[in-house]
Amino acid sequence: MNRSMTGGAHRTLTLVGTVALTFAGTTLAGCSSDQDPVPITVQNVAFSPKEITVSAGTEVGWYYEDGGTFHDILIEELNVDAGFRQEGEWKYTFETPGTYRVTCSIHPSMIGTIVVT
Ligand SMILES: [Cu+2]
Repeated sequence: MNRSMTGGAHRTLTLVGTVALTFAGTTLAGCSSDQDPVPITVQNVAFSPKEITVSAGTEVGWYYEDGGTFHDILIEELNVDAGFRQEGEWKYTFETPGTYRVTCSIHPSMIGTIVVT
């Protein structure tokens, strides 16, 4: 009986090629410290949401989507007035903690509150 051991077949693990170091996805996309503003929609003669709470240094953006109706944005405590506009957006960064009332001079029912912590 010839019991030649064939099981010793030499397996050579060949690492085919080097590990492809492809960093295709490593685009440092603009290193954005820029955050999107916290959005408030100006629609149906109202601010939505009516009240938000943000931390100091946060930018808030008002987006006009009221079919061309004019609104302005007044923040009396800060002596800020966005001026009248019908569309687009207006942004403001709240730097100081406090509670700010936001109104529209045309529509007395439009009252919003920004709480800055
Ligand atoms: Cu208004």
